[in-house]
Amino acid sequence: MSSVEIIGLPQSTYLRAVRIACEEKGVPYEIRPARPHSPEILAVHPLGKMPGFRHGDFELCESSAIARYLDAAFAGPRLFPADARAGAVAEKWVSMVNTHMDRTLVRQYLFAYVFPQTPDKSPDRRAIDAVADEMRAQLALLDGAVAETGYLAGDGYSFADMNLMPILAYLKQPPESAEAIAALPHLSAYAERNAARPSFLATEPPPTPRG
Ligand SMILES: N[C@@H](CCC(=O)N[C@@H](CS)C(=O)NCC(=O)O)C(=O)O
Repeated sequence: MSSVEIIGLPQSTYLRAVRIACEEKGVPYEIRPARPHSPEILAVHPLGKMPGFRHGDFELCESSAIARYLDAAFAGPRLFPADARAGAVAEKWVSMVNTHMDRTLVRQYLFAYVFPQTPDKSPDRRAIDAVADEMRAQLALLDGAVAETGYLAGDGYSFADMNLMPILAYLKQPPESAEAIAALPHLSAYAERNAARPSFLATEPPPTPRG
């Protein structure tokens, strides 16, 4: 069967999570660059979000669903643990990060740096200050979550971690979040250890164009 296509921009945290999943499983893939809401994305995601995914005549969207498909359709290490409890915990963290933390950590905090709504495009201080306490609280929650085993679910690297790592990599750049992570021993060790994985190194995104 044809190789896997991942559709979207490599700067997307969700797209990187799917790439990491392919790398971890040894699934060959190609990236088809496309912007959100472009015809290429709308062909596979009715809401215009990336990543889109194609495998032969099968089209899919939503990063977690794509990871589930990769697990079921391909050999290689499991992305979601087979154990009932660890698998459910992995799903819990994917859901918690995507439905709650992404809004705080990425859309509100990081976007105030990367896509500021200020007249001169300088970081949006008001938006950063407004979300800083919540950002620190969520990072502290994650520190507790990885304290016991060094992973979000069970005792191995799962899609829950692959989904979080691209966000943590961006959060290590601006000062407030970089300091917050550095002050959290479990989370900083987790971020450093998993950033050294070949799947993570192979999926380093290019810089985000500003403006
Ligand atoms: N739940 C989706 C979220 C995808 C998503 O929000 N992608 C962002 C890029 S990181 C996007 O396409 N944003 C454009 C928009 O919302 O208009 C998934 O897991 O794939």
